[in-house]
Amino acid sequence: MVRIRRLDERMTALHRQGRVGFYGSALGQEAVPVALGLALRETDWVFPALRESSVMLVRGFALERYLAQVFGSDADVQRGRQMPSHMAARAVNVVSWSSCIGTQLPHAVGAAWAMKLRGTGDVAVACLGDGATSSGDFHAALNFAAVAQAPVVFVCQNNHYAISTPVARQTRVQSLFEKSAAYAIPGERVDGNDVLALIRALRERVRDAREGRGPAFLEALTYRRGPHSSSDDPSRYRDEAEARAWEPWDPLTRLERYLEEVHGFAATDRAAVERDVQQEITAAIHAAERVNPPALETLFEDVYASSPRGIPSQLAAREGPAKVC
Ligand SMILES: Cc1ncc(C[n+]2csc(CCOP(=O)(O)OP(=O)(O)O)c2C)c(N)n1
Ligand SMILES: [Mg+2]
Repeated sequence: MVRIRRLDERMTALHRQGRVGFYGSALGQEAVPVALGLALRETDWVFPALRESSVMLVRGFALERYLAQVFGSDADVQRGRQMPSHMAARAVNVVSWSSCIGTQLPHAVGAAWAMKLRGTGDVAVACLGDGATSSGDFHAALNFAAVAQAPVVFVCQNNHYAISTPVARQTRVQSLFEKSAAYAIPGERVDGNDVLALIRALRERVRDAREGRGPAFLEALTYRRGPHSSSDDPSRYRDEAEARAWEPWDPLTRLERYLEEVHGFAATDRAAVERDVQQEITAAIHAAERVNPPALETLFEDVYASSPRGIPSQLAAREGPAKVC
């Protein structure tokens, strides 16, 4: 969680310096990606929403390649084709989310259904925010998941906002997990800032899905303490005292306190974690910034099975040597 927190801080600083075009921070919401990384098995699939991409790091994806996505460099597994902060990699079974809110949910259900038909015993996790529960895809996905009894666990981070819209202005329900009852999917609310509670709840729900008991819905109650993204200014629509009121519930502070009291975690241990994390991030940024963008002539690769008319001539028309794809 410290690693994710510091990474978000450093990327936000790079954005201010003009070295990164866009970034979405998960300040205060670091517990969910870590819990996902620890509660699932390697062969399970994760369909992240806006704030869970860092599950890739917990699953062992190299930080430098993760940053390559932020910079859109040639080292990026998506070769700079995706929007910034939409990290994904087949190597760690993490699917790219789409900017269109909720679209990952039917995809996750379809994948889970395939897992069931093939008998792999794997589970798909479909992540979403509170705002996504008001999208059409949400309802289609939950209904289909229930009918097919697909091994999918929906993990909804209720961070109280969908950009500037507070939860109370987009739905009449008091708790988002109530919505799953309409589809006969068992749901519960968990403290989304308590990583241990999250791991426990996820393990139970994932085990049930794996053992053939169908889908489940977890609402992780948390708070988006930062802006929606680097393009947002929350002071225009909320009182920042509200965000500060969530600081005592910070997931890092709470785990640290637990580790101190129960496992004798000392200030020197904490300092060592901070030092290691900052050194790792600094080295990864320097390495990632040295890699060039993908070559222009690669633009149409991975897009068409066979090149449509007009593309080879467009490529040939650009200055310099062109490679016909
Ligand atoms: C279908 C669709 N409608 C609207 C938007 C604009 N939009 C981008 S992010 C967002 C809010 C998402 O809120 P939530 O699901 O709560 O996730 P959070 O950002 O809080 O993690 C909206 C409305 C969009 N990208 N797609
Ligand atoms: Mg939200």
